[in-house]
Amino acid sequence: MAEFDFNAYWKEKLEIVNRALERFLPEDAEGPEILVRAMRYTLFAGGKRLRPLLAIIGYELSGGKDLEGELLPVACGIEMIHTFSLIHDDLPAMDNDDFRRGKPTNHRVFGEAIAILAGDALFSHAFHTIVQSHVPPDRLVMVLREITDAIGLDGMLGGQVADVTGEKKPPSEEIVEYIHSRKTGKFIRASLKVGGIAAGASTETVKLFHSVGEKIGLTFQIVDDILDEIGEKDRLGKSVGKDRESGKQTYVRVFGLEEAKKKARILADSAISEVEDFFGKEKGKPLISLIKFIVERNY
Ligand code: GRG
Repeated sequence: MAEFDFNAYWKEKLEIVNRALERFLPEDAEGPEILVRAMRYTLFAGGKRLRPLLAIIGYELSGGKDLEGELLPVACGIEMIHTFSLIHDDLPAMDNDDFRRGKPTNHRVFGEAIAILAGDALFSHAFHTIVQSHVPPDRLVMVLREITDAIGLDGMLGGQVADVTGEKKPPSEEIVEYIHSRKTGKFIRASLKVGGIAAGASTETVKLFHSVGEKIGLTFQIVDDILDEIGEKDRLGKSVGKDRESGKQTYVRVFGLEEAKKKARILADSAISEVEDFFGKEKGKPLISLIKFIVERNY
């Protein structure tokens, strides 16, 4: 049997997503030219597109057949929401970062007011894009419910509030777990789940994606904490050491570097076993390879 080439698979999907993003937010999109330029600046600055990839994998593992019509609007909307969150996270009132995706941050180039508006515009354009999906309306409502739950009060927003208010508080397992599951974990989990939901996956499959997605989300954020400590700025495309500097609640701060690495490995291995048991090693390869990338990544 031919070896599965994850890099080739990822590159192919990344190009599909980038082409679709170009269609959903072209250079000549209606609206103020400066706003479209600022939205596109960060959207096309070179993200890994992990969340759209999770949605595509969830969709294909669930037997989805109309990637273009059904899934890409959802996957692109997810990437727009993610990019919006990065722009706002980098603002002076939040993390005050100068670099993102290997380039000066949005507010450094366009100024704070336009960066805030570009984030807002990506957020609303995301939903305008998602509702263009051809999935049946009942499934689309479930997709929207999953996404809005993941980014809402007890999701990304709640996590970000805990992140901002947790700075300088004594390291706390409870706080860091809340931050990681809400700020990043739920949205990553939702990305995988909505792929399944859009394809009309069985309840068992959606349950599996829920469990695996949760482990992937936490692994992703633990590795993000580790990379802030020991990663390289050029590879990551963003500043390093900022979490420690600002006294953030991170896995490394709470558990130490070695323990954080161990926890990420255990979670990833457990997610991989679940996928193997459910789909088998062969069919599960794209998801298994992505989990391996997430735990081993250096960017
Ligand atoms: C949802 C209404 C609403 C508000 C959002 C600003 C904010 C509130 C939340 C910030 C959330 C955030 C930026 C979390 C960090 C997540 C993270 C580790 C991002 C890096 O993701 P990668 O590595 O980045 O996938 P690329 O650039 O590859 O896409």
